[in-house]
This record gives sequence, C-alpha cells and structure tokens, in this order.
Amino acid sequence: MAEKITDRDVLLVVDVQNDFCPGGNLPVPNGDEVVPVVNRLGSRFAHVVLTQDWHPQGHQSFASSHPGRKPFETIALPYGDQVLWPDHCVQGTTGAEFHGRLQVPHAELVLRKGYHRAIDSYSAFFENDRTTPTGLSGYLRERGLTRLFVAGLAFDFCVRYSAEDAHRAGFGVVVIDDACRAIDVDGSAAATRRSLAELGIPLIRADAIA
Ligand code: VGL
Ligand code: ZN
Repeated sequence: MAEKITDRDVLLVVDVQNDFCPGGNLPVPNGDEVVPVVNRLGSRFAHVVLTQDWHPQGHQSFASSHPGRKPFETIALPYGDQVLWPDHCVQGTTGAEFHGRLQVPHAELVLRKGYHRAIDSYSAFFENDRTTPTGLSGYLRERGLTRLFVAGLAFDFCVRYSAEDAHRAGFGVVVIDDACRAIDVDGSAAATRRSLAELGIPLIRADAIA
C-alpha cells in the first residue's frame, strides 16, 4: 500500500551526523547508506525537520564521565537505565556536523537535543527522563503538521524513541525502514521491530511512498 505525501506530512530526519557514520566516534554500521535515501525522500516533502544530537563535553551519557565504565555498558541514573556511549556529537565538533553529503536545504527546522549535561535525549520529543519536552510537538501542532515519516540514525535508539513518542503524542507516524540503520546493542534492533509492531507503527520501504 503506497503512502501519499500531503502538505500536513513532515519528514523527520534523525541524527544523520558524522559521528554516527563510518569513521565517526559512535559509528552505526553502514550509517552513511541512509544519506542518498534521505536526500531522494527529502526532495519530495514540502516539510522536513532535522534533528541533531548535541552534547556538551562531559555529558552523563558518555562512558568517559563514569570512571571504570566502558562504552555500551548500562548504568542506573536517577531517571532510569542509561546505555553508556563513546563521546560523540560534542557541540561544535566535526563529529556533530551533519554528514557532508546530506542535501536537504529546504529543511525548516534543526532541532538540537541532548544538550542538558545530566539527561540523555534519544527522542526528538522528550528527553530520557520522559518528562522534559524538546518543544517539537508544540512546533508541529502550531504548524498543522499531523503525520511524521521518520528516517535516520539510529533505528533502535533515536528513531525508535522519536517514532514512539510521536505516536503517543497523537501524531500519525510511519518509519521508513531502508532510510534507517541500527546500532544493535543486546538485541535492540529486534526489540525495536517488536515494539513498533505492538504500537501499530508501520515500517515501510521508501519506494512505498508515492
Ligand atoms: C543516538 C545513542 C546516543 C542516536 C544518540 O542518534 O540514536 N544513539 N546518542
Ligand atoms: Zn547522543
């Protein structure tokens, strides 16, 4: 079934940044392969929003902020369990810049997230405490944008949490499978597929968008 793009739809391009691509500090396997797919898709949407992971140095989600801990271990923080990451997407660094071949000049909003030192933010809507909003739902509602097509990195973290929060906030949501790549920590990619299915969030291919 083909999904037809309307003027109330927005393409949400999640974290297509150097650090999440091969050669970066937290490379998502084949992360750069989403770039041409996103570029083609982007040109077909009137409305595009980009998110940018944007951490201060010494961010709590960095393993380096927790002596004796290593990347990809999980620790308990006041707001819940947190996977520890290599330092990545530090504000103002090359790693935090969008991939050099990403071409969506008409994107209307760049939403930065993860800038509070003590809270990570996977979702474009809420930080990982699940209560601090980013402002995105207000932005979308004020602009009359009602359905999100979600693409980018990483499928099993920021794409997943953004899609699920959008759904819970009452927006229509579609995830574009071949426009995403996963990190896959401890089965997180399969868990994401199960969770999206349980919530009834469709996972479609880019060529199913008319
Ligand atoms: C992400 C881990 C840490 C993501 C961001 O964009 O999926 N993952 N920060
Ligand atoms: Zn991050």
